[in-house]
Amino acid sequence: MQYDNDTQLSLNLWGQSALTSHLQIEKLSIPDAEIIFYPNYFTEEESDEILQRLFIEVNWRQDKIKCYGKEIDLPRLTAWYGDTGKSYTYSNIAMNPIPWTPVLLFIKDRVEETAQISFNSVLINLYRNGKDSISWHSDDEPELGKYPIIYSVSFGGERKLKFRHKFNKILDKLELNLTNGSLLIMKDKTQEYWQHQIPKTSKPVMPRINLTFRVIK
Ligand SMILES: O=C(O)CCC(=O)C(=O)O
Ligand SMILES: [Mn+2]
Repeated sequence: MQYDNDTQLSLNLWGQSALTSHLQIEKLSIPDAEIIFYPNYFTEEESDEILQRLFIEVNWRQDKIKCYGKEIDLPRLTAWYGDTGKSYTYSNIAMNPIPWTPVLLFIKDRVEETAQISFNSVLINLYRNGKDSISWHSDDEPELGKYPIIYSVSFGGERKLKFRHKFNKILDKLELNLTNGSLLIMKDKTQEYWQHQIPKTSKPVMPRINLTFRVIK
């Protein structure tokens, strides 16, 4: 796959409306959470085009975190887009959103067909290879309110998402393969009781872009 600026994108993303009722859907029955997974929310054709466009068009940034007093690069690139005035603090990093772009609005519209609510921001992560990751955390920042509704879409290389219960250590860890074009929904008490991570992998893996649509109060 090529990611240069001259790439001609053949698929017309605009004006497409999807009926989501035919889609394969998996509802995970685990305690203290509501997690729903659509493995093929976007078609392969759509997903490939979206991946290329995001790769080229997103204004990626390399953030740093403090680790034992040292500044180190976050193991992924990130970007924050959304309605103006909805700033957000994530891992102690203050982010001001960049205005929505056409491809982001296309994805947001499609996701909102299922969500039936309107999202005002999206955090985007680029996992360049298997060394990129996100460590155990919950999406429980105060700006997201008591029961955050997170719609998470994935494009590109398949990665594992792991869940662990914060308090009940007897419960098994849960593992999901986040496929190209998938949609994962986390709502109700999920963030209060569970943490999630994308671990590093030594297997060769294509770049992956994940978008988590959120409502900042
Ligand atoms: O890449 C993913 O699927 C997860 C990203 C995530 O958990 C986050 O951005 O909070
Ligand atoms: Mn998260």
